[in-house]
Formats: sequence, C-alpha cells, structure tokens
Amino acid sequence: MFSNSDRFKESFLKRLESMCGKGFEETTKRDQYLTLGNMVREYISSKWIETNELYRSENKKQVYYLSIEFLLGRLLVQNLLNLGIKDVVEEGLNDLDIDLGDIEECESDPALGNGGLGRLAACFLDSLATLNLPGHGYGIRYKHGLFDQKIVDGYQVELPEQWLRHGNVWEVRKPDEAAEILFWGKIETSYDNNELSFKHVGAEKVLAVPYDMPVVGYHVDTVNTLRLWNAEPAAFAPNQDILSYKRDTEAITDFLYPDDTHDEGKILRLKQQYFLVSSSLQSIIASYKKENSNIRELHHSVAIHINDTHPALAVPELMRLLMDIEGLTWDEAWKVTTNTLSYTNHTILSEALEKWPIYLFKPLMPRIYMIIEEINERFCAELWNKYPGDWHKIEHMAIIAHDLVKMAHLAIVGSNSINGVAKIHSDILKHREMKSFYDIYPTKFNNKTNGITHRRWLLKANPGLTNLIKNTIGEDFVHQPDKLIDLKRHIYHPDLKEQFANVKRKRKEILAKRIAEKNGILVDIDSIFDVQVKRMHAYKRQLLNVLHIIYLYNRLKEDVNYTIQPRTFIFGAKASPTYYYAKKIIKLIHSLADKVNNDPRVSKIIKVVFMENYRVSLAEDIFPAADVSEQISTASKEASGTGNMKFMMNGALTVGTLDGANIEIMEEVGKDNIFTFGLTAQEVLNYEENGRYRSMEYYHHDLRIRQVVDQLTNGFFSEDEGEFESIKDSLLVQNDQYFVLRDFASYIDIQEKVGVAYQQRDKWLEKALINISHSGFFSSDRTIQQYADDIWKIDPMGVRV
Ligand code: AZC
Repeated sequence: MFSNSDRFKESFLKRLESMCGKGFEETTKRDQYLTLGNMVREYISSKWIETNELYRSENKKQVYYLSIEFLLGRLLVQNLLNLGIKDVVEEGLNDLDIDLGDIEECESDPALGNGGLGRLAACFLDSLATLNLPGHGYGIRYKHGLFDQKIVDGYQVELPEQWLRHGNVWEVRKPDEAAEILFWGKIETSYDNNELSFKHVGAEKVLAVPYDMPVVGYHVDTVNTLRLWNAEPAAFAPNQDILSYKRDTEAITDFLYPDDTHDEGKILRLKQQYFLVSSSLQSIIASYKKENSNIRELHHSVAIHINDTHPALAVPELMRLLMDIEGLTWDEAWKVTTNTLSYTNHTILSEALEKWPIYLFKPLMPRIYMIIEEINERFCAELWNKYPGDWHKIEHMAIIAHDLVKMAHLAIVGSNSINGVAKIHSDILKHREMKSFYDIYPTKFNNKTNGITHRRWLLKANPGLTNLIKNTIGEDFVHQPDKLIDLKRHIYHPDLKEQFANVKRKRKEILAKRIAEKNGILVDIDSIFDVQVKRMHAYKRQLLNVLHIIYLYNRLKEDVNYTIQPRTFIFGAKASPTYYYAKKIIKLIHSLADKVNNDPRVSKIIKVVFMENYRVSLAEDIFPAADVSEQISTASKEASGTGNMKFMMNGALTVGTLDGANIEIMEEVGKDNIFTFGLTAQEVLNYEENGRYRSMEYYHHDLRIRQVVDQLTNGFFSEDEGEFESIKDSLLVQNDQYFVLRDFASYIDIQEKVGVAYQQRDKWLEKALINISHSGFFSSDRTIQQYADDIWKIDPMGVRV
C-alpha cells in the first residue's frame, strides 16, 4: 500500500471512508490522522513479527532498558521517515490537498518524561533499532504525561496532559502477558527439608498489563519493542472495598511525577518504581525461559539496564525471582543478578539522590526489604574485611543507613557497570561523588558520553538543512552521522554559506510566525535568536541570562549611542509545580519581557520571548531556528546536557560554561567555534569545599551587578516590590549557591563577543558549519554502539534493506 503514491492514495481513501463511515469531504484532520496512523502501524506489524521471530530463533543476547521515563515525542512522521515511505505518503496526500504537517498536528505529543533523562531513553531506542541491536524499552504507560503548561499573567499554571484522550494508534494491548505485582502484606518464613522458603501473605495484588509500541529502525527491517505497563485491579479479595482498591491500583500509572531532580518522597512514587521493575523482570524471565532452560545462564542471554536509580529495585527483585521462584541459592542468584544489571547515573545533585525511609519502604515491599537488608549485611561484611574498624567509611557506604535505603548504593553494588554521561561527569563520579565505591570497584566505572538521534533532530526536524548537506557531501551521513565531518571541506565555499544562511533564515521565519501567533510579539528575523530551552532549575541558571538582559536594557536606556547587534532572547521551560524558586523565575522572565518589549526604543534592539509549554514537538521548531545556544549551568552541575548537541547539529553556536558535554563540544569544534566563560568545575568544587565565596563582595564591587540585582526589588518591574524578593535573597542572603554573580562579569564579556562575532557574517556562518560538521560524534548511534560493545556485549542482527 506504500509502494507508490497512487497506490497509497487509493488505499488511504478506501480506509478513510470505511473507518470513519463518511465521505472523504466530510472527514476531519483527526480522521485522516487516525487512518494514516493505523495504516502505518499495520505496515510495521509484519516487520515487527519478523523481528521477534528472528530474536527467538537466533536466541542471541538482548538488552532491556528499564526507565521510569521515555520522552518520545510524536511518532507518525518519524515512523514514516524511518520506514522510507514519507515521500510517497506526502505526495499522495498532496494530491488530495492534504498537508502531512497538518495531519501531524492531530497527533498528541507523548510526554512520558520530564527532560534529559527521558529524552535520552527515547533517542537510545531509535538508535538500538537502527543499529539492528536487539534492545527493548520497558516503562510505564502513564495516563497523564508531564503537565501542560499555561501561562496566566506571567505565572505557570499546570493542566493535566491528555495524550490518550483520542487513543494511541501505536500501541497493542497484551492482556495475556500481564504480570501480578504484590504490595503490603507480610512474609511467612518456613524451613522444610533444609530449605528456607518465604510466603507473601495478605498482599494487595496489582495487575500489570503490557501495551507494546513498535520502535522502527531507520531503513532497516528491525522493529524493536517499547513495552509500557498499565496498572489495573487484579482479582478482588473478599471483604475488600472494591472502589478504593480500584482507585488505589489505577493511581499507580495515573501520573508521571513532574520532577526530575527532587526525590518526591511519596509512597506512590515507590510503588511506581517497584511496579515497573517487577513486571518487567517477570516478563524478561518468562521470555528467556521460552527458549532457554538454565536460568543460571540468564546473563549470557540478557542484559538489563537501569536508567538512573528509579529502577534500582531491579537488584533485589531479580534476586527474589531467582531465589524464591526459580530456586537458586543466594550465591547463584547474586552471580546472575550482578552479571545481568548495569546502571547509569545522570546527576550529582544531592537532592536527586533517592533515599527511601524504611518506615515507608518495609511495609510496602516486605520481601524486597528483607533482601536488601541481606545484600547490605554482606556488603558491609566485605567492607569490614577491607577496612577493618573503619566504621565511618562503612556507614558512609552502606546501602541502609540512618533509617534510609540508598538507591544509588544499591544500584552500584548490584551492577557490573556504572557509567556517567559525559567525561567530566564520569570523572566527578569516580574521583569525588562515588570515590569510595570507585576505590573498591575500579573496573565497574566507565563513561558513555550522551548522544542524540540525528534522525529526529536533523532529518525530521530540519529537512532543509538535511537536503543542503546531502547536496554538498552526499548521503553517507544519513547512515553514518560521523560522516558529517565531510562538510568541513566545504565550509569556505561561498555558495554553501549562502545556502545555509537561507535555510536558517527560513527556519527563523517559521519560528517568528509561531511567536507572533502564540505570543503576539513581532520579532526581527535579522536579530540573533538566542535560545535557552530546558527545564527550569536554579543550577541551569536561567537567572544569569535574565540578569544579562536587564543589564543590556540598562545600557541601552542610559546611552542612546550604544549600539549592538539586535537580539531576540527566547526561553522555554517548565518548572516543577512545587518548585517555588523555578516558578518565580518564569514570572520574572515574563515581567522582563513586558518591560523590554514595551519600550519603544529598546524593543527595536532586543526582545524577550517565553514560549509556553516547551515539549518535544515545540523543540523541533526551535533548534533549527537558533543562532545561539545557551548552556550556562554552574560548572560541575549539568551531568551532560543533550540540548547542547541538538543546537550544535542545527548550526547554532554555544555560549557555555565548561560543564558536561559542553567540554567535549569544545574539544570537537575547537575554542574558536564556541564561546566559553565562567568558573571551571574544579573552581566551583573548591569554593564549595573551602567556603570562601561571598556573593556580597561581587554585589558591592561591581556596579553593574548592584544595579541589576537592585532592580529586582526597587520598582523597576511593575509588580509589587516584594514579588522578586526571594530571588534577590537567593543571590545575597543565601550567598548565591550557583555562583550567578561570580560568573556575571565573564558572561557579559562573552556575550559582547558573541554580538560582535555575529556581525562578521561570513565567519559566523563558517563557525556554524564547523559545528554541524563535528556534531556526528554526538549521535546516539555512537553512544549506543559503546554501550553495546562495552557494557551489554550485544551484537546486531538482521540486515539493512
Ligand atoms: C539529566 C541531566 O541533568 C542532564 O545533564 C543529562 O544530559 C540527562 O540527564 C541525560 O543523561 N538528568 C535528568 O533528567 N534527571 C535526573 C534525575 O538526573
């Protein structure tokens, strides 16, 4: 049905009318979306079945990627692209006067993730399938993904996200493969025939029903699986309050926790984690046992990856399944478990390190708690042997201490590999944050610098640039993104520069149109599009960006002769609903936008735009239009960043601190093609250790700083003067934890250089092209190949079509 556009058109019309029971003219865009989606899913299904059969018959090692988040973004157009049928479909639709873009707008944007961690998982799935690697995702089918953000009078308001309202054409419910999860109750221990056995009695049962979604590789036959679990009531027990049981059960998969750095400390969150882990492990073992008889060899056929600590209960749960269900001894089970599991750490922020109070943990998962206690005792005994008498060290490294279960310690002890997500982050893990573990397990620690899929962030998001690159260096880079480097030979070619400038301009026009529609602000296409899009968080320092804009405003007001290259400052960010400070910064950006955009003279030179409801689909319009990429976190705090890579790949220049993957971007493109500033990670860590930073000194000694900080509360903004008091306090009273004032001067300097550099148009275009040509290294194909080779030890299957 997709062999040519006429064929497609014919089947599409037939399907559309029969599915909707109305004539073509009467059908809506949504009807058309659903019809096309169903056709594509059907087309995928034969490859999907073949892939699964191949995996069964070859019985080679597979990896399962457990993640509490998968931030997928829309799938229709990406699937069409990966299947190689986008042009046929687009042509056929055009004949019917239908625009594929309009149809795409009907697809909801599944936001089953918060930010970097969830989006990384989605990029990894795309790379696994494209590299023909047998790898599947396991996650949760949240009924409501990350909240929709509305801005009302400058404040963020959260609305429930509704991605399933019109159904999900990509999923297949598999009730036959449901798993049972037990919570609460107690464990009865008995001892017969020299064997200990454990019976879980009085438990509340929850049914985990899988919904499978196909993960289509790019121009290959491989279709892997993303399995998302839905919580449903199991059999009802007598005398149970059926309504409250149903409510409590379904609540497990109702909402994604809208927070990616704080440990919510909620029992529901813990339930979600165990629910994900237990259902996934049961399903993995069941499918292993179909083809293999010896469970003691599980690790020869299966690798299981723990994406951050949220699925770290995989350690005790795998132990439980191997011992209590499969009958292995502790030692046998431990060998299999540690050889199967690997773990990625995504942050060193201490508030993100999960620690669960025993009083919550133990009653909810009594058997799991018993196993963790045993793991802890054995681990502490090992430590005692190694460091006899060093109680302090043992207490510090223990899995259970001070009535808390430390999930990162559990993950480290139970895994064969622990990786960070950029060189500097992995080094900080090894030499500081997790040094004591690195000392005893030096070979477990490694680095896997993050990557992004160029199939979404270049081929799908930026077809204009993709075509330009194809016309310049051929199509090799499509399959081998490191071939983008071939572009470097052409960067001095005036035609290429002009064409690139045109592509960028077109994308800026599209974004400008969207801004005009949504924000009612007219922006200048010739201005620098200077963009900071990411979650709102103190360490990411959107505030530094804001203070710089206030400073520019002041200069432009004070000196009518001060001229700069016009700039449009674009922000997009969601704040966790309970994160007071982050929400204040959103309000501050809006107040600043009012002030700047309504000043008749200043607004001709700079503008401020906050784009509501930042999400994957919006990001696809933003990255291609950006000139400048703001990556200004306090050095050492951003583990890697991945937005930085998406900007780079679309030819934006980075203004960044020496943090996370910014450092590796600099190593790739060279110092002349990136704008770095600010404290180094080492300097930040030194300050933190010696406590010698005094933000007040910077406030008193730098007039520019004093002026902008005072403006937060002196009536400069039209709000009541207390509105931004807490932000000022964070800088002065609380001694500026993230060194905003410390880095202010160097940020102002580098931004001035950016403005000047942009005016040397030819040079700027060369720098942008150099960034694109070096972005291949940041493909998630490279990252995944490294995971496959070094950690999971899996090989590709299937053949390219
Ligand atoms: C993020 C990191 O903050 C970001 O630097 C990194 O690029 C990304 O993971 C992918 O590795 N972390 C999270 O989103 N969340 C947590 C809990 O770390």
